[in-house]
Amino acid sequence: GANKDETLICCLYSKASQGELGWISYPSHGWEEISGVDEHYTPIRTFQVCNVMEYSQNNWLRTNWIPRQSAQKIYVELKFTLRDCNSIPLVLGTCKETFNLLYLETDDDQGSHFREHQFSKIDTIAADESFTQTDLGDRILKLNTEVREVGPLTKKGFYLAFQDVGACVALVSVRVYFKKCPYTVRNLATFPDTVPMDSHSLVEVKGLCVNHSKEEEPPRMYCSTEGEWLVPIGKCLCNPGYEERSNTCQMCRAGFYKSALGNLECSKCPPHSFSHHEGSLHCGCEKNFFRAEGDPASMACTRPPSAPRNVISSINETSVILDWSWPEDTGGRRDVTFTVLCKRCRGVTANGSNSGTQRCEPCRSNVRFLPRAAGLHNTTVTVGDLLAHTNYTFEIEALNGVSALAPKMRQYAAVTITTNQAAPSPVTVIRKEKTSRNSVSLSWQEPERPNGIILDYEIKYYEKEEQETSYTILRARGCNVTLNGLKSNTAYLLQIRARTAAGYGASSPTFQFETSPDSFSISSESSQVVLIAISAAVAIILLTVLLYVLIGRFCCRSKSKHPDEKRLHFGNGHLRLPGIRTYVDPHTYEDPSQAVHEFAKELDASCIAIDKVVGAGEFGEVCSGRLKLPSKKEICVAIKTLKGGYTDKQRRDFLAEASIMGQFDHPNIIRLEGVVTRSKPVMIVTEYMENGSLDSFLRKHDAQFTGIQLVGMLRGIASGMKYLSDMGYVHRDLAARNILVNSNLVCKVSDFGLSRVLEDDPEAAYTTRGGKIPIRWTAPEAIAYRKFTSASDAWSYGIVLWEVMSYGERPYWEMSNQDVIKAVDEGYRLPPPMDCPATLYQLMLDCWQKERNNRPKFEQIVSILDKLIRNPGSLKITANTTSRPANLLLDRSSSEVPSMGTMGDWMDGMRTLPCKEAFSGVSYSSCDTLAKTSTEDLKKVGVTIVGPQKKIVSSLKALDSHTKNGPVPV
Ligand code: ACK
Repeated sequence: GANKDETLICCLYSKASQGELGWISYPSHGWEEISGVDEHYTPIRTFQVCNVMEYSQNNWLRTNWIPRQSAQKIYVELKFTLRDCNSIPLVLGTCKETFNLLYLETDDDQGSHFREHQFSKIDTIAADESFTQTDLGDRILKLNTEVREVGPLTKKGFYLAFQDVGACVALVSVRVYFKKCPYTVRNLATFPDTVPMDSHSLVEVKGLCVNHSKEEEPPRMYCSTEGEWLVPIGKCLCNPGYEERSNTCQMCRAGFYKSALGNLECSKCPPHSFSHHEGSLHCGCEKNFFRAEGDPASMACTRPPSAPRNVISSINETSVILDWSWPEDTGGRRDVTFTVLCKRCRGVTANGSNSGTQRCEPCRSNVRFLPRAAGLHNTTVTVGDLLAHTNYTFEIEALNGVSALAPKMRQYAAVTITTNQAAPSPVTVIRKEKTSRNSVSLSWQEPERPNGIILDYEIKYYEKEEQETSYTILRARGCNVTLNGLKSNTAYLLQIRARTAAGYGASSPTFQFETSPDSFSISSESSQVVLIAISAAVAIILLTVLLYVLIGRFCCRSKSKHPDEKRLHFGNGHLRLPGIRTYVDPHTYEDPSQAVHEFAKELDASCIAIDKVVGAGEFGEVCSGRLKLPSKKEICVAIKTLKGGYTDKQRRDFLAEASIMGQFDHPNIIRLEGVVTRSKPVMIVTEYMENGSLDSFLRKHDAQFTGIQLVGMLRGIASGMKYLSDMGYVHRDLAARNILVNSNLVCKVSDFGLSRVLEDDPEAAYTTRGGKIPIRWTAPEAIAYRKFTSASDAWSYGIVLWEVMSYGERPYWEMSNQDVIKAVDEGYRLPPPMDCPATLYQLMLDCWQKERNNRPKFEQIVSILDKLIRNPGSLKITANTTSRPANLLLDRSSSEVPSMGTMGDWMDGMRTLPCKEAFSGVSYSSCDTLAKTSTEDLKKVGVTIVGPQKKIVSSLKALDSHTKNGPVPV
């Protein structure tokens, strides 16, 4: 039979050719049509000729007319046997061993009409083999197969002819066919049967996409002259809902889906979805499960989350921190957020139980949520600016991408709280009603949030020129006041703050007014009186000036005033006091070794005995040892060494610390004993601090000190820092790790490596050489533009304060430096450490004021801490919040920690209140009990240093006598 890619168009072949074929044989004794059997004894029909005995043979056999069909080139396959002449005895000379194959093209069948010369020869056909040997040794005729191509053909049909010239041939089979590229499906495109071209060029064929598919790129193939398909290009893709199965696109089965065009298989429906029909593009969600817009078809159907769990509230005056746990069921989604709804409720008892019906209304719009009320990613929120003594219910709902689709399935957790008492918010609106030369009438509006009944208002005013160095305070019950006795034609500044049972609120913004100028158009009757008054005033002024000069002289001579006292005003600027030594930057020396010898004593190495290594410093080891100077007692010392192989610069930087340290002399600054520079190793020798650095010391003794002990340490650090800032020295690296502790728990500031002088030139802060900045300890302005000042040291002091109160916890825990910078910049501040007294936390917050001029001066810090030491009871009021991870950093702006807005307010509050109030709300510690505090009591609370003890007790006595007689002195 024909091969797949061959189309048979003729003629004589085995079983198919039964009966007479009707071929023409000429002359008649030439080719004969004979029936026989093949090697399998199947009957066959053959044409034979074998006139080998006679000369000049020319026998023709012509086929019937063969229509060409679409073929341009045809193939003729002949099967024949041909006896070789040697096998036939006595025929030598006439016998031939070939025959000719010829053809003739015509447009129509010419019947029996036959002319030899019209035929063209295709080839002379010879046998490859004539006989084969059988196993039995017989020689049998071998069947030869020869194929010849004919073309290009142009007419409608043709004849073939076989010319014998004297051979012994039997034609067993003649197959005439042409080749074609058969119908095929490639890349989901069908290609039809294609007949190749006769020439050597290929036929380009376009394919058609199978049913339920689409062209991705037009499918094409080439049909070669040999009938082979070549180079498939482009393809078709099964439509959505269909997948490729054996060259066709078939519908997805039920339970499967395919949402996109492509030759992917159909996918099984994802969890909680189904497809009942064949050919599904996607699967529908089961009941109570949903798909959010934008969810891919491959995603499981999901549902709204369950309610948040374990809601905890911690109330701080009029703000509350809400904390909760993730819902048990997130509904199968990751996009869970939380929303907090605030309701103000009446008819609810403080413990949250219902006392009858509860009436709730949405909270006022000025309630503040931090970071926000909706779309929370963390499980906590701080709600501020609530009303004092008010019941609130918070509904906390977990939401995910499908919550909006299932409003009925949404659940929330509710918590009911009652806010505490809080100081009033500041007065914001002040109006000038009437002005004259010596008086002014003012009115103002009650604060937006009084948080209770306003007892009175405090009005503080001063001449603008005098910069708060002296001021007057008045109290008013209502919202107006008239200030008398003012100077004419003078600018005044004024601040008002309200007071409730909860204490003073923050001060109003500063309000400025001017009194009227003197007028000289005085009426004649009063002119005399005025004249007398003016003369009297001039006389008084002259007298005052005289008195001033006299008193001034006396004071200078007697030096009765401590220089520090002059600074007890409440201005903001840094005042350099005349007469106080200032610090000299060793870097300003041309020859730095000169600086070392100016400020540090050169020691002989033989006076130093090194005992052991206690740590590693920046430049080499830190050792402990002993120093024995001639005619002095041996003392324990710490020895910093400069390791070998140092560069000149390293030696200079190493010794710079000694040059700096050598300029200081204060009980809370590490004392320099001297340096060794003339022999090696180069050493810096300082006093020995038995308990090492403060941070590790605190970690080692977690929760082992009393509040008073901690405050005592902090007081020492502040005092050392006050000394440094008075010297004009900015430390830049104040941190617990740079504080050393001795056996008496005395803390001393050390590490003067990073430090640089603060020059008068404001640009000086910018032009420091590069270097690492300890981000967590450094004020924002110092990080941002290297503005290092004593105010930035105060910020660092706040961090040290936090480190101390949390026993060496790492500030901002594991937050990255970048996150710390960002959080601080956005107003977040560290939360109070566990059991931290509220006053100390307030002090921290004051140190962390963004505006550096609002931070307390070290002098003020020392005095605050002194007051606390005098009044240990006040340490019992804690700041409520425990140490928490980073997301609970407090935002200064929303958490109204204690009510004082700035350090100034805080100080004012301390200064002007009677004793009981001075210690901010200490309800149980009356002034009487304070005065009875004896040295023994102080020992009990941990003040063990003899000097300060005496001072504290005497201060308390002084305090007591003032309490009995009136207000506390400033
Ligand atoms: O925490 P420490 O034991 O105390 O480990 C460090 C280490 O050297 C590297 O600075 C210790 N150290 C530094 N200066 C002194 C000193 N004057 N007295 C005692 N130990 C010191 C510090």
